[in-house]
Amino acid sequence: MTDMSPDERNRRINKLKRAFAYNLFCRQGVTSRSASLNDYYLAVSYTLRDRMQHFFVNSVEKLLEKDPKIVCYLSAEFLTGPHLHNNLVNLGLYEDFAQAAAETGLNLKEIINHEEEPGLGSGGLGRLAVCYLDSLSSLQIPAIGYGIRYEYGMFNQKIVNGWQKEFSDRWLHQGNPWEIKKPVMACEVSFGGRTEIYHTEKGIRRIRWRPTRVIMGVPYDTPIPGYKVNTVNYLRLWSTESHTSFDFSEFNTGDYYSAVADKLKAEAITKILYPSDEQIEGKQLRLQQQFFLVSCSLQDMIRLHLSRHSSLHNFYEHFQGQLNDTHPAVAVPELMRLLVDIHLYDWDEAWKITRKTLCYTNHTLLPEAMEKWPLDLFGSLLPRHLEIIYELNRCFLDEVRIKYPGDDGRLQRMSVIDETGPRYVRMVNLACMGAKVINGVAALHTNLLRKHTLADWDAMYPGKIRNVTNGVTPRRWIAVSNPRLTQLITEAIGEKWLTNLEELRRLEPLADDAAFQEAWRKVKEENKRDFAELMECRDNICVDPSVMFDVQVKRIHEYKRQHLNILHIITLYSRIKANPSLRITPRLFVFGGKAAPGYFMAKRIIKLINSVAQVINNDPAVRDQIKIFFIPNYSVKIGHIVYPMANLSEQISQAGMEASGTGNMKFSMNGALTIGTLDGANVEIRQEVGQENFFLFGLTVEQIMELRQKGYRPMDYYQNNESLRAAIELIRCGHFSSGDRELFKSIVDSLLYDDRYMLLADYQDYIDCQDRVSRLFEDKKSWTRMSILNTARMGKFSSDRSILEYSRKVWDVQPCPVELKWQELPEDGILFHSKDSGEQA
Ligand code: 26W
Repeated sequence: MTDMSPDERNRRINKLKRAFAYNLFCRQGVTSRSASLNDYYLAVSYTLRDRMQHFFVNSVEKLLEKDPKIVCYLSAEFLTGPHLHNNLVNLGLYEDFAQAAAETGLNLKEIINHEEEPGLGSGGLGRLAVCYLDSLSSLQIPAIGYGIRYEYGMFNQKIVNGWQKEFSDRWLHQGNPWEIKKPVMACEVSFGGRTEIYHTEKGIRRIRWRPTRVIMGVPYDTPIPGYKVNTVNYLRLWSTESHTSFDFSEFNTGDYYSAVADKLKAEAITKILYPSDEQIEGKQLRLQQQFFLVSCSLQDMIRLHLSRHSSLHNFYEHFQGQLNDTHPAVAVPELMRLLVDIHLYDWDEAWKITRKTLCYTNHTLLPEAMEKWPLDLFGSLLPRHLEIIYELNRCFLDEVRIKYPGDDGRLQRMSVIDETGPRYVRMVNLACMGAKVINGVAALHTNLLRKHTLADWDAMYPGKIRNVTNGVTPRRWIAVSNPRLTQLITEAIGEKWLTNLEELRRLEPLADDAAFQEAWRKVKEENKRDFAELMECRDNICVDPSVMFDVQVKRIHEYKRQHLNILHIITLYSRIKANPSLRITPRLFVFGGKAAPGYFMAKRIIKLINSVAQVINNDPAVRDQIKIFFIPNYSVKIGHIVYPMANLSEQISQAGMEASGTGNMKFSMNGALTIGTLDGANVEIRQEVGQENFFLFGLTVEQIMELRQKGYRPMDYYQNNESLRAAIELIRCGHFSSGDRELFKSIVDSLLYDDRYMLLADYQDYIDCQDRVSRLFEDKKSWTRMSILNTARMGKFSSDRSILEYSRKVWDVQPCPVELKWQELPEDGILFHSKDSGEQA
């Protein structure tokens, strides 16, 4: 764009301005006199979408022509975050749009800020899926993200009197300019009923499913443009509709209300995202959602395949299904059903195709997050699938018996049906049985899968469990969210780092350069000032941007140990109270995150954070040195603000609990130093940035196991550690709850009498480590050097690297470049191909 003549540029900008006006008038039906900010947001977004559309069509045509293997990422969650800014950056159109907006009298930043993000995910797993879509497009690998278009996404969190309150998220109510509905591609999905045997004309015995309910799945496509390439993949989200808008037979018999009720029941399936994280709720509606997603997506993949091929025997050569955790694991019996019952393949052939098509990623080791469905519930909703599972399981257990004769324990553990108590369908076993490759999301996590959770599977199928360490997209997590840092880095080393993050290594020689250090600090300071202004404006809390910003943002969960962070804060508080003239390294402690609505302890932890904040922020003796801020409604949008402003990133989960973590990567890329345990990807982050640039504390997985075996007694730590005792005592005695000793009793008791996540065992090491952090923060040069080195050595954690690894180790797919250069973007957004030459007309 830079070599464009001024005239040409003017022409482009004018066209954009006309397009804004056109969209405002024709799509919104308003003029600049009556337009609201939302109208402008929609008009600008449509203008961009129009420009993206021909890339999209172009990519699809390329797919049809080259017939490459397509990655189909099946996920119950896609936490996209706002689209406008990201799409502008990826298409290289930010500057143009900013200028056209300014010349129209609009502020692009304000318009960008107005976008309400689709909260179609609850945490790391959903966000990872979208980072991966960004990388798939940027690497020009053909891909489709398949998910659910929840009408209500993740709940909005408000903090009322220190407690989390949930409010429904109505992300669609102001219009969604990014999606395009594709009613012609709707699919039918069945539920309930029974199965029956019949014989084909040739006398072959077959099975037919006679469901009691059939609903429609209608796709909505959202384009996912790669970074400065021509590939635009898409995210296809399914929404339920009732099969016919009205069941006239019921209407005619007078049962008007039950006809309407059926319609509502169908629509209920995609109404709402289940917000729980790492805690299963065996709700029928959730299983319906999972099956709905899987059935629509597999039917869609098969339809696409059959539009180009005459049979499905080579399906797996053209479609690679990836199961994002076990949520879409019913894909295993559903693909079998589609192949055997609908497309009439024989069982063995179908099983071969299925096992070559699907792969499974595990995202958690927590036993309570392992999905299992009560057998009765499963069978009443999906009778044919249960039969298929029984048959698959029977054959599979025969294989196990042959390999391990007499090993009943192993049979029982590996069976898809849990018969140890009330009977369940185990989704992990189902996914493992049906997958070509199983992968963990960080080296430590994968090793733990191999050694413990999936040890039987590793023994039976050596090499099937592989590691692909998570990554995040530097486009959204640096370029979009931290423009100041982006500019500084690009001025220093050029812009190649955005597509090859290893290039950041070239910052290393600048780590001790005084001028660069100064510029680096200035970026952080300005980001902190922006945040401080926001705090002041929203909550009237004043904070000095020069103090250390110490941040923990993630879902609230006991294993993530937000309350360990609180114990540190209370310890600092006690030190100052005991010695009023003490000067500590001042800090702003920032928390953010949602608790699952039914998770009692997590909700108490939020209340505890806010109660401690209330006392400390209002105590003149300490508030100049410690401040606490709980950001309500943590989301991707808030992440954009938080990662760039942090000095210290808290990654303090109990070792062996966090599968990977991805926030840890976002912080470090943006120059925050990490205080963390040897957990998840922390281990690899520390390896990369160097142990001297990482604040490590806490027990290792091995030490934890040993301690547990010996018998862990939290009370011993409590009794032998004065400052720990004092901190817990302050909570217990009601110091942070106006004397109420009941409010936090559950937290105190769980720490003293159970402490499943061993906060007390790690407490002293954590405090000592935090003291080292404080001392180091006073040494600006050393801190800045470490900060620069953190960013410089984060190349490994680009999702581009992860996707290249998946392509090689798991999927066996190649890029399929779309030749049209991105600079050749037609300004009107429409590219006409003449039928034979494919040239632009
Ligand atoms: C059924 C309830 C439920 C819902 C969500 C169980 C489990 C989940 C997810 C697997 C939880 C999740 O988001 N896991 C996170 O995945 C990230 C991406 O791999 C990792 O970085 C996090 O460590 C992991 O907690």
